[in-house]
Amino acid sequence: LTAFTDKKIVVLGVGVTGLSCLRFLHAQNLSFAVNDSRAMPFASESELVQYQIDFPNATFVFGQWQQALIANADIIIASPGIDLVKEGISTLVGENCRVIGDIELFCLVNNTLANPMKMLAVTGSNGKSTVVSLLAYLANSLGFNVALAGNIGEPILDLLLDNDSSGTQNEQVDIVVVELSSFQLETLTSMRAIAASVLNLSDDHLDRHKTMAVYQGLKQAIYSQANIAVVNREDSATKTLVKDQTVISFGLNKPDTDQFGLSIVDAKPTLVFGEQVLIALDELPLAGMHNALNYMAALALGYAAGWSLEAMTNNLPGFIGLAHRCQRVASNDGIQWINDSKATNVGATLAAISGLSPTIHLNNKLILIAGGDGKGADFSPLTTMLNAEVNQLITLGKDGGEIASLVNASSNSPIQVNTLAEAVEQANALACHGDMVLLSPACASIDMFKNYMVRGEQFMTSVTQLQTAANVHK
Ligand code: UMA
Ligand code: ADP
Repeated sequence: LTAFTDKKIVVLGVGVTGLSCLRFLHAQNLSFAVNDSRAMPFASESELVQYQIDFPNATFVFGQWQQALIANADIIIASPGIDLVKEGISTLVGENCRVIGDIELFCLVNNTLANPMKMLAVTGSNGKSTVVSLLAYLANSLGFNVALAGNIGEPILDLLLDNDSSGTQNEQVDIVVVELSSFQLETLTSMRAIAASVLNLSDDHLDRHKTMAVYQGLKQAIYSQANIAVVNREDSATKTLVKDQTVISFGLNKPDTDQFGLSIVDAKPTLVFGEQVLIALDELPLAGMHNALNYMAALALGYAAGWSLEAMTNNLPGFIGLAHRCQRVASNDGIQWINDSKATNVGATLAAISGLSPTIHLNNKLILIAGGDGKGADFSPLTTMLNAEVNQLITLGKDGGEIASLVNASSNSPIQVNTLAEAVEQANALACHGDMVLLSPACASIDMFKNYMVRGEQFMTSVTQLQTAANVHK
């Protein structure tokens, strides 16, 4: 890493990403400063002291962005969650300073290795974590040593360390499956992936990117850093703008040769590759057409990497999905309680309603709990579904009222509540045997919860408590 020697390096942010930068720079014997705008980003003073002991080559500056430090830096490694424009950092950065993210740093190093780790990269507004986890599951089943990294929560730089965070020696990785957010793509230019995909595009993070055009441009930049583009042929926003790039497409319609799609085989919707029949959707655990697309995207990426289509197809049913994504909550009251807390934008909630409502009996109701921090999104695409498919809407959080305003006055009036527990109580009072209660907020959770996982867990706890109380009163 000669380009970093004797340079003034500043790490901005000391969350999951920042800490991985510390570990990596320390392992390289480099000196650096760490700046975080929070007064105490660690759980306690003693934790900070421990970091100061563990990383003697680091200077810690907390409480505000340190203007002089940033202005004099040669290299800034910024955490993805930091909005460099809004925080005023962009205007401080010197002309010759290089601003990168952890993924870019990983790629710069990986590209110089004698045996670089192969990469498959996935972005999109929704389905990223599902697709990368499925891909990693398939890679594992096929016997590859696969690493899952990026926005999914595993910092990628740790793959370059001799030992992982628990001290175990890292094994040689055959393939890295990386999930990329638009924030991470902002600082990424040096990736050389085998294949990459923009799964889909709907309003998200517009409080930071301002316009859909900017957001889409950031996502599509992934293709210029990959050999093969995997695109959704029915969604023009996912197409590649790279000239003469090899493209593998997927979609819900019948595909051309060497593309993935859906066909009716023996009266059943079935995944196909050109004319080749792969597997019927009813043999797969993840329900809904959005998941059919996720299956195809993963197969297409694996196929681009040269994996056996037959072996991947055989292993598809073994992947049971991730928590907080249209996850069924165990219940014994005859009501279907569904935790889709990970639906942090409008596109995800639309996918949940359209995927699940056909599974509810005509005489039964769909009760939707939505609301939270909308991140500047336009909620209007929800209007038709809210009025046609949802029988009762319950809203909460900062932007809950805005979602409620989309329901026609002549329909069932939305109920607005202050807490998630209250939302569950209201839903329970209204729901009958066979009805479905879906938590799919179309919003981020940060106005009321630490993260979407805590929101989903609170939902499940409230449902379970309600049932325990009901059993006691029987
Ligand atoms: N910070 C400041 N001032 C600020 C903002 C942040 O000092 O104005 C500091 C915080 O005090 C904190 C650090 O920066 O110490 C946090 O940085 P970060 O927000 O980038 O969070 P990390 O812990 O490094 O996690 C990031 C991703 N977070 C975001 O992009 C917001 C994680 O994605 C990712 O898993 C992790 O890197 C590893 O790659 C989370 C996410 O919500 C899951 N992503 C968004 C999404 O999926 O929609 C994009
Ligand atoms: P991401 O990592 O992009 O946030 P996840 O796989 O965690 O994606 O799923 C997030 C939310 O999006 C969940 O609510 C899930 O039900 C929904 N979802 C999953 N795949 C898709 C898709 N292909 N299109 C639309 N929504 C989807």
